[in-house]
Amino acid sequence: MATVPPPLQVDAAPYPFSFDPFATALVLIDMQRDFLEPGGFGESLGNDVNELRRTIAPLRAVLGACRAIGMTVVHTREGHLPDLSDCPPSKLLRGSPSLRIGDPGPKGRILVRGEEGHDIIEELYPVAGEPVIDKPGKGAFYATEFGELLASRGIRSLVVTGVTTEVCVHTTVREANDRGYECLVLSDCVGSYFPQFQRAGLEMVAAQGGIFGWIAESAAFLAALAPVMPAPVAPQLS
Ligand code: C5J
Repeated sequence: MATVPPPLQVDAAPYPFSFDPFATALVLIDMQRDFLEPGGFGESLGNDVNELRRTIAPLRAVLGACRAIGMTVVHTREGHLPDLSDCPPSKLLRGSPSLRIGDPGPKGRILVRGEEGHDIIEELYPVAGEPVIDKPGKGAFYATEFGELLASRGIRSLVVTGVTTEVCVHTTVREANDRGYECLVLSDCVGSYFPQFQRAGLEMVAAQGGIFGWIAESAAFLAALAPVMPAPVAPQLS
């Protein structure tokens, strides 16, 4: 009779996070050029992109490990159809930014699908077979096929990474929590332009006994994956 492997455990707050890696998806939220690259939309609004770029190296390590064991990896991108028919006027018109959604920006039209700035940064670019969810809102579930995708793969837990912590990461975690998913947020793999929001955003996830989920550093997550990582291949001696 086949034995069921015990769940893996991550040293996390507010208490250890248990998960089955084959019922878990790594989710990379909106690691897009316009949010992360110098010269992009985020920087043009006066933000320091280095606050987000520090997530790239730890996230690359996590992505590599998840790919190595064959975990589900899902990427998201925030953006709109070229005719902006999926952008509610409230989102288009709010505030008085120097650049609005759809305007020509430094890397193409701002937050429009198919434009250079809308795409994912090279360091974390999806490989063949990794779904990319294009979302018009902040949350990954709203007006997308994300929920159906997770259900079709039997996913019950999400390891959530990406930007920005208090906006699209938080919205997605809250949506997921209400739908019954267990969410682990990797604190060094999520980023905000605002250090105070980064701190508060993370604290809010794990407050009150894990009201939205768990938080842990990527090193703790990688340590938990160690027992299921494939052995490194020894170099061939000729
Ligand atoms: C995301 C935003 N991805 N800050 N968007 O968080 O508008």
